[in-house]
Amino acid sequence: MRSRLRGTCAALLASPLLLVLAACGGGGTPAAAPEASASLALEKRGPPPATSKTVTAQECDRSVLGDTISPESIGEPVSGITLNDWTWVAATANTPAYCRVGGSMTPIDPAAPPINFRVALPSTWNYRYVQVGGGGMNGSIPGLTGGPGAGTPTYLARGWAVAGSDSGHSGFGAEWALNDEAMKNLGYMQMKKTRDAAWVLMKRLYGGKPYFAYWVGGSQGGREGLTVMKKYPSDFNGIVVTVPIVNFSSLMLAPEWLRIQEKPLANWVTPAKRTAIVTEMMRQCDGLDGLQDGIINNYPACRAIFDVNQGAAGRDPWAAKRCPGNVDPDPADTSANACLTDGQISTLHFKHTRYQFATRSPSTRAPSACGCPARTRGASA
Ligand SMILES: [Ca+2]
Repeated sequence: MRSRLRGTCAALLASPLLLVLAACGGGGTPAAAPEASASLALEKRGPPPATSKTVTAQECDRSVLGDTISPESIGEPVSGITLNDWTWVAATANTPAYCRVGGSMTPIDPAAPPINFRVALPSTWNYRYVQVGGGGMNGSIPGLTGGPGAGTPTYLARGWAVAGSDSGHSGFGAEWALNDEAMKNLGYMQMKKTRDAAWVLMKRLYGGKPYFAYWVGGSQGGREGLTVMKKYPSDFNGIVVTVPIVNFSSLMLAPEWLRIQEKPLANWVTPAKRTAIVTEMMRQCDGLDGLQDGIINNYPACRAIFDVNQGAAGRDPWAAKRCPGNVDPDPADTSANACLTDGQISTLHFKHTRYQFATRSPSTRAPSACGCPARTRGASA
């Protein structure tokens, strides 16, 4: 470890960074010496070594991994990084032994929350790294011991180091959103900061950096993946994104529009109608994927049936459930036989109508064929 740090400092001494010079010559703890951001680039010397790097429980220790990471090692501004967890986790049936390292990044603005992050460093590392995205509005560190799909090897079992963060706020509250730095952390900075911190820890434990780095995320994590592709394109070799929330502000408006649609009592789809609605959609959509198995796999085709603002005009996909004369004989009926009033069907039309993003020209928006309100209320929405 000492020889690696000597090498790092020797390289840094050739740089004009006075802070770096002070850190190398100032007698601080070796692990606190900044790894210059230039040294945090992806390895580009060709294929990774054929032999994986192995580490032991004894190396998963603060004496090797350090107590801190220098802010100069991170590509976005932080005021400090402290490590608070150096735990060797024994192997299980699906997960090899790994070194779990946790830490906290102190913001520049004292009023902003910290970024809590965690890195899982496998006992056998094959020079690969994956960063996993969050979900919803984040607020917790995602699990690092999973994999890309059920029944497939976990990332750790593949020999990959894994990292993630809480994105710069903790829990389900929303007060953090009033802070500009916290918003920027959620938007993009936390991905870069976490990646660079993980880079430092891999160098400290393994003595080298990854040859391949990947991002994997869905929903909010998918949006994060698209963001790192745009803002930090040299940080990752590959990005796997599912259902990304690419227009976050507009998406957040969607449930509000639905609530507005349902404010008139006549339009409220009561919980009692759940089974009737599910049963009718299943009746029309289950077989679209070629198999009557109670699972709607061809959901795009199903959505097309119930989106009356697309396709032929005048369609009435809820005709079989429409209450005769717009009179519900038993509003409390929770069975599949319950019917729907015109107002309730109007809400279902609204819900299945494609969202017209606010950035789209009004002249190109699809005309309403269902008589239901448009889902974009003007260009300023
Ligand atoms: Ca099916």
